[in-house]
Amino acid sequence: MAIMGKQDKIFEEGNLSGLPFTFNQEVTEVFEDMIDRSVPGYKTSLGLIALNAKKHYQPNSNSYDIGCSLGASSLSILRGAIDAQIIAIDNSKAMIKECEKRYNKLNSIEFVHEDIMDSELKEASFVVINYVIQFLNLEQRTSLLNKTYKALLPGGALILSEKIHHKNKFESKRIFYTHHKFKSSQGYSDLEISGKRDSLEGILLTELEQDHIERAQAVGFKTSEIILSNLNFRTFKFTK
Ligand code: GEK
Repeated sequence: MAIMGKQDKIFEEGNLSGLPFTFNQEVTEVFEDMIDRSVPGYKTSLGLIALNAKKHYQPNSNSYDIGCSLGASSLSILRGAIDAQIIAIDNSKAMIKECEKRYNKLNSIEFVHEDIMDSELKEASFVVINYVIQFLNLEQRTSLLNKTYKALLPGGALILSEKIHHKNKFESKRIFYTHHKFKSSQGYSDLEISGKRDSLEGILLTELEQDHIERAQAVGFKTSEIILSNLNFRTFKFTK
């Protein structure tokens, strides 16, 4: 089901309405274009979600799409596991409203407008947190992972995608410039790129690849695997 919104022009010259960054109506309208042009490997991550849903979803259990935005990960779960019962959660009212409008005939996804820190997760076999915990503070990240681990059934899996940084500052700088070039190649001007970076300052907080693995292991996950590595973005799979 390919539904594309408007082109992202939020950070074009003279338009400062994107400061500071929030997932408001304006961002919702351009979200698909924005994430696809800013996150290298985003579409591949969706394909991997479908593959892993097929492998890990257990009949009559729940699947969660945490920080669902416009439901792309939920649709990928359904592509892999057609019988999945999905609970898709986001604290952006504009995103959830748009999902309800688009998918009102799809009974297998329940869209919930809620802060994920308040959500009760249970009886899950497959959980997706695709590019979301970067917006939470460190304490919340641990608490969400812990809650996810406890909600998972034996054999269940968590797919977690995140933007990361590197320990070595030269490596970090090199990847930073390559990511800048990637966004230029997607048609963003230097001004738009730096405008978005400024608006995300202090809102999107990255960690090291190893930090994510150690956190997952500390809450109890049995296996950790990097299933996608693209510039400064990673997709991890953790199983119980
Ligand atoms: C995708 N997963 O297309 N509670 C609930 N939602 C939250 C919270 C929170 N505390 N904090 C942020 N969000 C999607 C893409 S986007 C990624 C996810 C990005 C939500 C926020 O409202 C937004 O919709 C989403 O997390 C992040 O596969 O924009 O880089």
